[in-house]
Amino acid sequence: MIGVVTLDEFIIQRQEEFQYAKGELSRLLRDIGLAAKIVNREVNKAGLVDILGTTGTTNVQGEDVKKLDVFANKRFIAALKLGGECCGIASEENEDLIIIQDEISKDAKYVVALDPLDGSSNIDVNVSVGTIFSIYRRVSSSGPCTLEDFLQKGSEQAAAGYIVYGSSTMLVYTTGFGVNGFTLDPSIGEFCLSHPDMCIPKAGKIYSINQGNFISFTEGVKEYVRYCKQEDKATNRPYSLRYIGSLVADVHRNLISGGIFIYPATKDAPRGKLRMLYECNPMSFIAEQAGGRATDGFRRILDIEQKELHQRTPIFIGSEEMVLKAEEFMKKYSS
Ligand code: AHM
Ligand code: MG
Repeated sequence: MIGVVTLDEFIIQRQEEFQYAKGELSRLLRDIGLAAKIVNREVNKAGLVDILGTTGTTNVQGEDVKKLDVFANKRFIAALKLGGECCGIASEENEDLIIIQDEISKDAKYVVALDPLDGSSNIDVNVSVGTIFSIYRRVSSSGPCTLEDFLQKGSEQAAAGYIVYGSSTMLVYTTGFGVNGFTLDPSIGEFCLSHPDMCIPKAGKIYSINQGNFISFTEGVKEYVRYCKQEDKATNRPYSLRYIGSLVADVHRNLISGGIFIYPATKDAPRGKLRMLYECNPMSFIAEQAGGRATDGFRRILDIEQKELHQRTPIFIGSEEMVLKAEEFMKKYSS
């Protein structure tokens, strides 16, 4: 189409950025784009068909599984299996690795970690949800993939991205050469480049945290929240509080408008709630590539050792100056 760059065209154009690449990563990204369109179709008609509500089961984290989570999980797994470029998948919805053993995939170079439908408590109430993905080059040489292929630091990611199913549907991804965003044009069924070279403002006016948990925050987080609410013209405070409860939507908004998102340790979740592998690492890779910052309050998220598949971490992510300021409070009051 004249004047429009679709996701597939863009991925092909950018392929030369990867030394020695033969197109596998590009194909993998396109497989994810296709699955995203199918999931988008179901999310959009969620109110029309009997796929709302829970399945009556819980996932490995002990949370209710919504029907659309199951659908999205199946759809992404099917697309990755069929595509043949991925030898294993780790998903929020599956306790164990999915090892893809068939002839085309078993020696593939990449593994994918995935939160197929994040923010699922928002599905029934027509609020934005998202998909998060993270791609690693395998470290095992060939044959069935191993746990080690997934237990790499976030800094080793080959690519990462998210899809936000919102008032419009967007796919945002990075391969380590900046961040680009694509909006789904439903009339042609294609993701079109709408947000080239996304850059997060160095500072913003929005803080995003579940303040209902305030009494169980550590002193550093409490002090930072108090700081956000103080009046100070020079630093644009008080900041506005915006909390959607969908990581993808909250981080996406801050990426565009500037802001900080925090999911800290709480009494109920002493290591934080969000998972490193398929929530924090990919969102942190994107934030950094857009010029932002992501830490656990003390350490860069992408440098934290990944010891288990479903490991959790506190996260402070967003505009660089805001995250640095929050870290100051953590160091002073919470270390
Ligand atoms: P989920 O993967 O079960 O959907 O949970 C992750 C979501 C994030 O999208 C969001 O930031 C967070 O949970 C909200 O949690 P809370 O309701 O505790 O504030
Ligand atoms: Mg999630």
